[in-house]
Amino acid sequence: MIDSSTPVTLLGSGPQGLDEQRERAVLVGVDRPHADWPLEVSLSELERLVDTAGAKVVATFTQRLAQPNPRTLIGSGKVEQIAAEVRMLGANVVVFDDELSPSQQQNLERAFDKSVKVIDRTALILDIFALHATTKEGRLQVRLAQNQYLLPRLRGMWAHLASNRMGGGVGSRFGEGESQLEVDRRMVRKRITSIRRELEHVKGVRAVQREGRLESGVFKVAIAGYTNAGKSTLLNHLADAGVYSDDKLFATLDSTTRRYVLPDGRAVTLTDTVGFIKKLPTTLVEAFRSTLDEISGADLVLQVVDGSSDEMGRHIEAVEEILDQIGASALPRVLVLNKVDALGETAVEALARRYPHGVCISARTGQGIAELLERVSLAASADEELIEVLVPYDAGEVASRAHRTCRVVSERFEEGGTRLTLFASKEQRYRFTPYLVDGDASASGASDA
Ligand SMILES: Nc1nc2c(ncn2[C@@H]2O[C@H](COP(=O)(O)OP(=O)(O)OP(=O)(O)O)[C@@H](O)[C@H]2O)c(=O)[nH]1
Ligand SMILES: [Mg+2]
Repeated sequence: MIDSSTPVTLLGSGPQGLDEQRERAVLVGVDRPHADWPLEVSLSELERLVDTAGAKVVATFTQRLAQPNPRTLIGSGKVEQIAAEVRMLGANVVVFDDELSPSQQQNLERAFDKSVKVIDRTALILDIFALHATTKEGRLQVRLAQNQYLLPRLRGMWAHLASNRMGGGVGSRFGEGESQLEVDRRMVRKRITSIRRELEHVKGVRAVQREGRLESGVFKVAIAGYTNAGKSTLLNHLADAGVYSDDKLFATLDSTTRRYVLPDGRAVTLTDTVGFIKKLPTTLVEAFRSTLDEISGADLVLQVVDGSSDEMGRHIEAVEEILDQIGASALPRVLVLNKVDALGETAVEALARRYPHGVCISARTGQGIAELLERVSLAASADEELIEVLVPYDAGEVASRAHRTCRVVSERFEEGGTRLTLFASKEQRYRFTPYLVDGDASASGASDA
């Protein structure tokens, strides 16, 4: 019996397989006028994705097209040519860089030998997510995305998966007159509903655990950015979080949160989040909603960029698009230009000139981290006000919370309790309301407290 939360993968076992066992992939890209990414850049990213998924690229085909062919995306002559090459090369998967409509995919599948899988960038990314998801929530999210992707494509490539997952013999269990396809669709819809339900449950449990573990009202910093930018390395450097980090795409999918005390004494939380990529499948964005909420619910977003990559500008644009999509574009943001240790001095200077608002850092060597932390402090202090509270001794928890979560300027033990002068955010001020001393601290002269 397979665990219902385990996602199915299309491309076998991942990169750990022996070279000769790896599936052989052929890439297909369409060269369009006015595309925002040059084709070769997009294809080299696709090749990295294929490699991460555990297959090996044996050939790449491109076609220049003003308009995509509605039936097969590329021209029918090109399809025939590729089909012949695929046979000759013994390739078993054809990966299209562009998204294929369900009918295009079906037509293409017919054009290739039966044993050849036809997939697009979206399916490939889903596959990598399936390989890398480690937590139950992550796996459920991937399964949800896979099934949503599968639903309009049931006739095509994942039909065999659909029937396998349903325990085989699907048709035999249903009355006559109902087509196999309708049955399959109904089953997939049912499965989507049940995964959603399970996800809600897991999410609820996680929220309760988090509530117990981390202080609410603490300034929340989300580390977001393109895949492979160095987000996990940054969290590990700062908080010794032990998050898996590797030179591959989508190394970490699950978010990790750590409490962190800034050099100014202020406690914040830092959260590493799932990486972005150009054309991040919308099914994944929807399915990873709860993970992505870590970003949209943050007080500050550190947008980490691989400053040593030639594609940095495009990565920034792609990330901004997704931040917009998830409703996080209006949040305060710091552009973090990472991996400057891999650049020469003049290149770092040029980078700083190109992005004057950014902070140049190396999550590997620690260079620039102090400045980054100052920027975080500055953002955290933006909505803070100096207040004065008098906490009775029998409410000791409130005083210790003040020390844990706020920047305390002074503390005096008086007859009526502990008198504290502290910087508190709006949310924290609300929680201290019962203990507020009349007037605000700045007016009553905090410095002589
Ligand atoms: N030279 C250099 N390499 C770095 C730096 N930061 C991260 N890396 C490397 O970049 C690769 C990706 O780093 P990760 O921290 O896994 O990146 P990520 O943003 O978490 O990536 P995903 O989880 O895949 O989205 C790893 O091989 C890191 O060792 C840095 O400051 N300098
Ligand atoms: Mg990571």
